[in-house]
Amino acid sequence: GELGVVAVGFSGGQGKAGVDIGPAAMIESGLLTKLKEDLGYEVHHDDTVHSYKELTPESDPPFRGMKNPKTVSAVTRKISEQVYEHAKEGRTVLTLGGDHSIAIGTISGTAKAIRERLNRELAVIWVDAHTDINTPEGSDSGNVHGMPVSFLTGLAKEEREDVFGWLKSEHMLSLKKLVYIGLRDVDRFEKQVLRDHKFIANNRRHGIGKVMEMALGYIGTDTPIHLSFDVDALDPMWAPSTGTPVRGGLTLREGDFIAECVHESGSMVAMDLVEVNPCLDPGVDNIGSDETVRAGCSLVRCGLGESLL
Ligand code: DIR
Ligand code: MN
Ligand code: MN
Ligand code: MN
Repeated sequence: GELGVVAVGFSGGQGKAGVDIGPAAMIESGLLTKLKEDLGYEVHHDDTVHSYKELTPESDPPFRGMKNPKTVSAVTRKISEQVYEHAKEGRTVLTLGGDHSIAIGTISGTAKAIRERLNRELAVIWVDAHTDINTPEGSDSGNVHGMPVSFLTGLAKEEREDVFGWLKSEHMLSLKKLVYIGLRDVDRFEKQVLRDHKFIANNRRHGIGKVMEMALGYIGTDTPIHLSFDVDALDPMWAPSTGTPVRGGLTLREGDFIAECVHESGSMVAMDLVEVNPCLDPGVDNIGSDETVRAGCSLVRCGLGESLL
């Protein structure tokens, strides 16, 4: 099949430097070559890791408590166009991040293309330790990487065109088409949102096989799926080099299985792999960052069809 790749070296949705070199680390380890040679994809990539420095405004003070509001808005708007351009050609789209704020761009881009091409609404499987559904006012940190779901679903709204006001109805995601997997660090405000909206947030009562059966059963067989995978869904044992590690996470095998199941559904139209930060390494000799990069690459390969058999 055809694969569109967008590499996003962007860290402005949170405060820790280094997540902007995540995509280069994954590409240098040979990920795209594997996708071409082993999985047979025709890869469309501009051979660039975009930093979007040219989009940085001269001044970008906090707005409604959000840090770097204009920068994150401009960057995600550009990503939205890039992802849309691939998706409207019928390509599966892979976006390598970068912090998770970039999902404002990726999901809005696929949602728009899927509406135009197939007249369908998009479903999203959000695999993450966190729900990322804070509104600006509900957020404790002011980091936009904790807010993408809120802007994409319209829970957070802003008229200003330069602060996500560019998000129109064609970009949006229905709260009913969102499934969470891997949650274990949810803020107080976010818990209230989850209670109010009766989310499909799979919990720990079930093994991963049952969780995937429930997730895909809820979405249904004829709905296009965007898989947004935050590497911090994995346990820090498998992915230590990430900005907000939380203990008690998925094993790499479980993460790979989730990605495989979404691939096998035949409905996946896009995948994000975000929050790989090779500069944050609790180990020695880059062991932690090497492991995290390898884990990220493994998740992507599984999502794009690599399987054990
Ligand atoms: C936290 C952290 N909920 C926030 N979110 C993270 O800043 O809103 N998401 N790390 O991946
Ligand atoms: Mn996240
Ligand atoms: Mn997270
Ligand atoms: Mn397959």
